[in-house]
This record gives sequence, C-alpha cells and structure tokens, in this order.
Amino acid sequence: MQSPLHGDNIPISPVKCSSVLVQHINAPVSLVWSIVRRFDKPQLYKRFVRTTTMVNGDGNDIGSVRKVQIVSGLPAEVSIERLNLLEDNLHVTSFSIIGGDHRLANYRSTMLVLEKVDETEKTTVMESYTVDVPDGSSKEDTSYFVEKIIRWNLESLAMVAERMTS
Ligand code: A9S
Repeated sequence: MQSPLHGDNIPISPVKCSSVLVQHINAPVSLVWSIVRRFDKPQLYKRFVRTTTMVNGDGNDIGSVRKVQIVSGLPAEVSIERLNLLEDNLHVTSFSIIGGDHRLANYRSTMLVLEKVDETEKTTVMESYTVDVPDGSSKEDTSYFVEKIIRWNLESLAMVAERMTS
C-alpha cells in the first residue's frame, strides 16, 4: 500500500499514541507469568475474550497467530493477533493486532512481569502499548479507550492470580 504524501513527497506518518501501565499483584512472578505467557488462551484473564482459535502455530513460537472472538457489547467481534516475542527467561511477551473488524491499527503491546523490589506484593506487571490514532478520533479519546481496556485486563489478571494463590 502506498502511503499518503505531502506536496513535497514527504510521507505523512499517522498520529500515534502510546503509554505504559503498571499493576502490582500479590502473587508469585512464576504464577503471573504462567498466565500471561499463554498466547493461545488470553481468556484466562481478558474478560472480553469469548474464544480463541489458533490460525498459525501453537502460541509458543514467534509468528503464532490467534483469532480472538470478542464478547458482545464491545465495538468489535473479531481481532487477529500475532505473537512478536515470548521470552520465558526474561518474562517478556509482545503481540501485534494485525486484523479484525475494529479501528485499532498498528496496535502493539509489550508486557513485562517483574519481581517486586519491596516484596510486599511480590509481582509488578508493566504493559506498554502503541497504536495509531484513527482518522476522526483524537489522541485523548484513543488513549482513554485503550487504557481503559488494558487497566481492566491488568486488574482482572491480578484478581485471577491472587485467587489462585490464596
Ligand atoms: O487485547 C488487549 O490486550 C488490548 C486491547 C486494546 C484490545 C482491544 C479489542 O480487543 C477490543 C476490546 C474488542 C476493543 C480490540 C482488538 C478492538 C476494540 O475495539
């Protein structure tokens, strides 16, 4: 696809938004990582995911692709997502959204699961994302929408892991 050009043949890059969200979890790193690393089962903690079907790979190899069916009531039904990174030693994983019936273009998220230094809550999860601001939307609206979903996912991850610990 050709990118749009300014009069002087300078490509117009889309407006992007990005940020990082942090969640503390009172459960061991190994347990939190065992949930987060399951690219084939995001519904372990993402409550808006109804079902996941692997369309390529099994979720252990980079390049694996999943088709996620979204629960009703959200502005999308399907999202196609690719695994970019899965590092069991470093507890880092990353995926991109590569298709679906929604407006999130060039979405990429990276999640890092860390030992918490002061040990009171055991685990810190950091999730960073970047996404194009869709035509007709503002940067503020896009980041508000995306961060509401990520916050919801991270709180659900904490609840699921803490319930498995107690
Ligand atoms: O899945 C994630 O970790 C993050 C996001 C932002 C997912 C968003 C979403 O799945 C909806 C919740 C359905 C909202 C997609 C791909 C598009 C939406 O519009």
